[in-house]
Amino acid sequence: MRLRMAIPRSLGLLICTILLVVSSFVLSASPASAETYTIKMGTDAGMLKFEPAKLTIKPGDTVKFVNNKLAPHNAVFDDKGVPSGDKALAKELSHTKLLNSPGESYETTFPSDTPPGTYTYYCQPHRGAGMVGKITVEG
Ligand SMILES: [Cu+2]
Repeated sequence: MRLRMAIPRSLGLLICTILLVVSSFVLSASPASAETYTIKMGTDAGMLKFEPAKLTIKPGDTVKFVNNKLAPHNAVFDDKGVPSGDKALAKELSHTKLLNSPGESYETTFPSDTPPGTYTYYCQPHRGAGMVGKITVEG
């Protein structure tokens, strides 16, 4: 009888301990809150610019480029615009596909190991008109 009572009690304690360990692990394993920022392609006032043209983010954050006015637009990073001169990273961040319809969008997530610095990107059709933006990645 003593044994039958003792087993469920210790089992209950064990289950409680496991739950506590698992839940604290799940909480600590959830990533630091990554943000999503929106950049409009073509300003509300009808200018060939990104809005905002300058943005500061942290590694792991996502930038959503939304087609707004005066399409077509895209958002291209080249190796000269990436602090590390990393061609692979520039390609990964770029969206060369032209967006034609208002509201179309694509998202660029800066990897958690993105080197800090200023990343310059441009819209291919409107680069000459000054449609260039900067994203500063904080360390
Ligand atoms: Cu454009």
